[in-house]
Amino acid sequence: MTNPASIHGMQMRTDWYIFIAAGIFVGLYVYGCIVWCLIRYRRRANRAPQQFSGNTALELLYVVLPVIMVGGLFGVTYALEIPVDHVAANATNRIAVTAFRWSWHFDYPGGANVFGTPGAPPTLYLPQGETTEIELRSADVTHSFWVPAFLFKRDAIPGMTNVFDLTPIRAGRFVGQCAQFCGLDHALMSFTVQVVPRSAYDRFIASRGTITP
Ligand SMILES: [Cu+2]
Repeated sequence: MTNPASIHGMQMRTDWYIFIAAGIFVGLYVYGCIVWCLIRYRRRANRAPQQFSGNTALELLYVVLPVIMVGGLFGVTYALEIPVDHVAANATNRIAVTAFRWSWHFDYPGGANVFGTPGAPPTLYLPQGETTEIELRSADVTHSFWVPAFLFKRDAIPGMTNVFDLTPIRAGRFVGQCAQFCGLDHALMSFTVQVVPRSAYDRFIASRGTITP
């Protein structure tokens, strides 16, 4: 989570850090106020604290302040997610991904087709440092394409094509999983993402998927 393997993952991590910082700030402030009250208004003989039934300024403050914070976090998230949702016009590579009960089909340019089964989950090969456009579809029910290392998840919805970009920055093997409960073998609906150098990816495409990079 702290070391995402894609450009968009880095953006989501920034958003996550901002939320954690805001949470820590609010937490420290609230617990600080509680501790201060416990000490300042601790029980003492012959001294009751001042009694009052309302404080308009304070009540306005604790409505307005959270609204400003939530609005700010919304704005930051919105701004950070625009590039994540943006689909580049110049993708060097396009792969059609189809989710089905209960595995995945990867259709590469040039005729390489890979079908997985629940017992033999498939591998999705991606060229390192390049933008790959994914066209995500479902053959039956709603599934969800989730690669935790990319901090990315997108639903595969029947009758709809979801298009998004993946730009992996590190070579390696990463876990992928269907993240939408879709029936009996949902738990076995996994896949591997393997990020390889362009030359290895080219060999894989040229072989129509018969050799593994
Ligand atoms: Cu599924």
